[in-house]
Amino acid sequence: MSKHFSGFVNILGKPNAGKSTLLNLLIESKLSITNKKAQTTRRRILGIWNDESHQVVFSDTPGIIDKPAYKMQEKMNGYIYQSFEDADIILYLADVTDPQPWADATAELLNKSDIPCLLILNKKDLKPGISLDEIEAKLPNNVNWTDILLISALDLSDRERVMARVIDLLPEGPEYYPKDQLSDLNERFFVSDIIRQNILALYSQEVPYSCEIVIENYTESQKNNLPFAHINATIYVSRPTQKSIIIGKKGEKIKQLGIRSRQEIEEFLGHPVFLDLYVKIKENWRDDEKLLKSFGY
Ligand SMILES: Nc1nc2c(ncn2[C@@H]2O[C@H](COP(=O)(O)OP(=O)(O)OP(=O)(O)O)[C@@H](O)[C@H]2O)c(=O)[nH]1
Ligand SMILES: [Mg+2]
Repeated sequence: MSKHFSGFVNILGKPNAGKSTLLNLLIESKLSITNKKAQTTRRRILGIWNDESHQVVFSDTPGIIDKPAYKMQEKMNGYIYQSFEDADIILYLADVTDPQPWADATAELLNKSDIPCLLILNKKDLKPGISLDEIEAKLPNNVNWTDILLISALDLSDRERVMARVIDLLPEGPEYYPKDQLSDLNERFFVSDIIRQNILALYSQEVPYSCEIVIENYTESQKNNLPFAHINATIYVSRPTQKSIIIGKKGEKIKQLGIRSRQEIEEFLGHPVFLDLYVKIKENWRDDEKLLKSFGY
């Protein structure tokens, strides 16, 4: 039998460095939501890439927060420490436009780790003519990088360079997941993340950070001989004022949110859905251990 190579490749870096954009580029799919606001990703998201003799299990992580202000952010950081332990390869992403492209919390971990680590300098399109030396000067000097690549995660032509290095470093190993599986997360998760992405796009400032989406009901059926899903989602917010912002004047805003989300969910699932959105207040859910647990953190 011919050899098979596989491994867990964890993408780490500060909030907004472009980790989710890079994951989507590498697996050629819009799996992980991206946004110009920091702290978009809240959980680990696996994205799996296969060919006949390779399986790469990429893991997108929340941005590293040096000083967590909420329990939720501590949980988010927890996913990062965990991803140091189970990685075969680390992709450390640094934004070349960030005056401080480095999170202190990870410097020591990387320094101690013997996992191969590629430093990926991202958003090169925003700094034409930038040199590697200039950026390296801002990074800790005691990490033993396996390689350094300067890329733009929005540029498909940079995909091959990163993939080639990852495949070079993959150890021999089994198929951890069936070859046709794209992620470890289910449709409910992606539906709730599509709604969250639209909240990030439609509402400003603090509001999106105060929202958590829970899919209360997801019933699959048939309508006119086609698959159909009935979905009820609750948007939890932490204050009454946030509830009225989400709903908007005469319900206009939540209606817009519902329409946009439904269209994207239908595109993602490939069939029509009925989407019902409901808003509930749970004071300070971001600091409530029990609630965070029930939300799956
Ligand atoms: N110009 C440019 N923008 C980029 C590039 N890569 C990512 N972005 C943008 O940077 C913003 C943040 O990207 P994300 O992929 O959401 O960043 P992230 O690291 O996953 O962020 P968190 O989940 O919040 O930690 C988005 O608006 C992306 O479109 C790039 O190479 N060039
Ligand atoms: Mg992200």
